[in-house]
Amino acid sequence: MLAYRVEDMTCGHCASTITRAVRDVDAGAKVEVDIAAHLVRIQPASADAAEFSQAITEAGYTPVQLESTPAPAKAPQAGGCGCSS
Ligand SMILES: [Cu+2]
Repeated sequence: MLAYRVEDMTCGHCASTITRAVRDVDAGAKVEVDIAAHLVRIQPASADAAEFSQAITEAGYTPVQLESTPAPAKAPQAGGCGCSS
């Protein structure tokens, strides 16, 4: 299980954009998004961490890969939204 913190993912549209980008590089991946915590968790099927990171970056976001997979947590809502919706 991979995990990324994506601070500029702030709404459901961001989440669906990122989910689609991940599935584009790995159609079999399981993707879990926690918008409140700005977390994306991925269970890869074929792609690796660098490919997911690149896909999220190309979708317009800023992923930071986490060493471990944190439990969902409440985080303060950051200002601004990567998809302007
Ligand atoms: Cu958004």
